[in-house]
Amino acid sequence: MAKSKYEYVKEFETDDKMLRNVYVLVRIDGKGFHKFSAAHDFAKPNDVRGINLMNHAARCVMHELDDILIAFGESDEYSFLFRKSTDLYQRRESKIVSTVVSLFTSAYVYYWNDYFTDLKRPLYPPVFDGRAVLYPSEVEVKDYFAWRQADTHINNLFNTSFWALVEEGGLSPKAAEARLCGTDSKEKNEMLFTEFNTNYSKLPAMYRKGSVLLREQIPKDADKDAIIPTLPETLPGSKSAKVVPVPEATTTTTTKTTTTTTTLQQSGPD
Ligand code: DGT
Ligand code: MG
Ligand code: MG
Ligand code: MG
Repeated sequence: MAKSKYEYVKEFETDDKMLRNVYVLVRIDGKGFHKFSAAHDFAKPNDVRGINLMNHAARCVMHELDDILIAFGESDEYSFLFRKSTDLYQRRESKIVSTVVSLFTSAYVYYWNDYFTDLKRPLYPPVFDGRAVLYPSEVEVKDYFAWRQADTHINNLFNTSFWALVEEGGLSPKAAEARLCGTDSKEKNEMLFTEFNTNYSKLPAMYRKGSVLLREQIPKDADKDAIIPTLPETLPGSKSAKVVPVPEATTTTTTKTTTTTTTLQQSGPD
């Protein structure tokens, strides 16, 4: 078939295929969730409905994209690790990132009312941005997840202390911030325990450590219904300080995802 005279415009498209044989990591993050969480009256510092909805949206992404091995979520962000050998969209960055962001966002809205049962839909459309980062080996991949989980820990301990001072201690946000300025994690733990009767280490692991979605191989002859599991309301915590292995999956046919909370680092950040 003859080409139209307009076809040349295709040549303006850039090739954004990502380097082969390295891990592709896609991180999405809510745009302006400071405002979004306030507008929807999210519990402070953690709203279990919001976290479970984020986990559900991430699970949808993993169901759709077989090459994602593991995902980690905290606050308004989620990270998805693709296997090194993925050939999804011939590794074109914009196709991969935009698909992850789009699917995550639509699932977040689609399943909203399953979690925020008293509000039919969000007050305005939530927005997520996305980026891809390439990591050459498991060392950087493990350090990446340890970095995100250290962030979870630092932010959650600060936010838990901050809101205890404001909501229970009656301090103004400014005074609470001044009170926490320069304190290390030991001092925050101590303050929560002595002044607010809160044992930080006993708070739900999902708040302190974030959520991990793992793809598990299931036997070929397993009940087909088991392939699409329902998301548990409360996520199991893990006390063991194991580093999650980053497997290079060999088959992608029959898999399921499980949600868990685990430690992705050897030691705390402080
Ligand atoms: P950005 O990402 O530059 O567009 O700006 P934000 O506002 O999304 O900021 P970011 O991503 O650094 O921080 C996430 C915000 O979302 C932060 O203000 C806390 C809020 N947030 C996330 N999860 C919860 C929650 O469960 N409860 C409450 N109260 N706030 C939450
Ligand atoms: Mg951001
Ligand atoms: Mg954000
Ligand atoms: Mg964020």
